Amino acid sequence: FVLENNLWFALDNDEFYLEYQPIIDIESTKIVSAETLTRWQSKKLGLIPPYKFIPIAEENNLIIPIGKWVLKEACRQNKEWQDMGIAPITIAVNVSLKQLEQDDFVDTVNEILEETGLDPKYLEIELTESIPVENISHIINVLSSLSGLGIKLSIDDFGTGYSSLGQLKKLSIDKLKIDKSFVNDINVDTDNTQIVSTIIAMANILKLQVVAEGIETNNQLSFLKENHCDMGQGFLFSRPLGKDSFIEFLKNNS
Ligand code: G
Ligand code: G
Ligand code: MN
Ligand code: NA
Repeated sequence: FVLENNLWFALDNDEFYLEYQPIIDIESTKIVSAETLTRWQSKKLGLIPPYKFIPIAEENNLIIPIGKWVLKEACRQNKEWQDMGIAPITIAVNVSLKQLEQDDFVDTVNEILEETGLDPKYLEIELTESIPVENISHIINVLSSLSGLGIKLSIDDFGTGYSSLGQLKKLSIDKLKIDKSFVNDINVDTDNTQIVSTIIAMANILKLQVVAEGIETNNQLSFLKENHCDMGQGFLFSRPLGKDSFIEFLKNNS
């Protein structure tokens, strides 16, 4: 309850900030994108990791205003980098199902793009894999509208949930992010190594882009390169960075 009580005031007290983890084009080794990761620096409780506060925010619907702030701040920040003359990148934002289920979600995103002036093609929305069947038709409409705005859509933690190939086509998805548990097992566990190469091959057939998450070793990177994985993210390239360190990374890797 202590966490929840403090979470109610966190937004008004400016206690959230964003970190950005670089996503690299495996062929060119240049940065092409970054994933936004929200941090809560509570004045009372210290730094609280997202796995602790996101589930609470989802339960009490605080994820709606928090998620809106995150989207706006990410778009504003990306536009600011572009205005500095740095080669443009896509900014990827994690969005909860709770947010997608709001009737005004598409309008909210559209307003944010207009207010910040960010070209929609530089915004990507990351969804975790499991979409409940109850509201699948509403979600299909929302994703198709977002895609119509020119925003990119990706499935996060791919391989851990249970979306079917047919569903991926219906959901206007542009990109799959292979879960780090599989990437971690490359050349260690035979089954998981084959799952990685199979997901990449499948993504290529479906004309989806594919990102490997959680790359930590050059050995993993070589395997991914040989198997034609498009992009990579992980501690081998960079941890999530605060905005000053991130600008340095951008300048050195674009
Ligand atoms: O470093 P890491 O601990 O940053 O992130 C842990 C988890 O928290 C990730 O699975 C990520 O998807 C989730 N997460 C981080 N920021 C956000 C956010 O702004 N919204 C949502 N819904 N999830 C987030
Ligand atoms: O949204 P998602 O669950 O994909 O969030 C990414 C999470 O993965 C964040 O918590 C981030 O800090 C973490 N992460 C990013 N790169 C690596 C990595 O190379 N190794 C490990 N163990 N975690 C990573
Ligand atoms: Mn993510
Ligand atoms: Na993930």
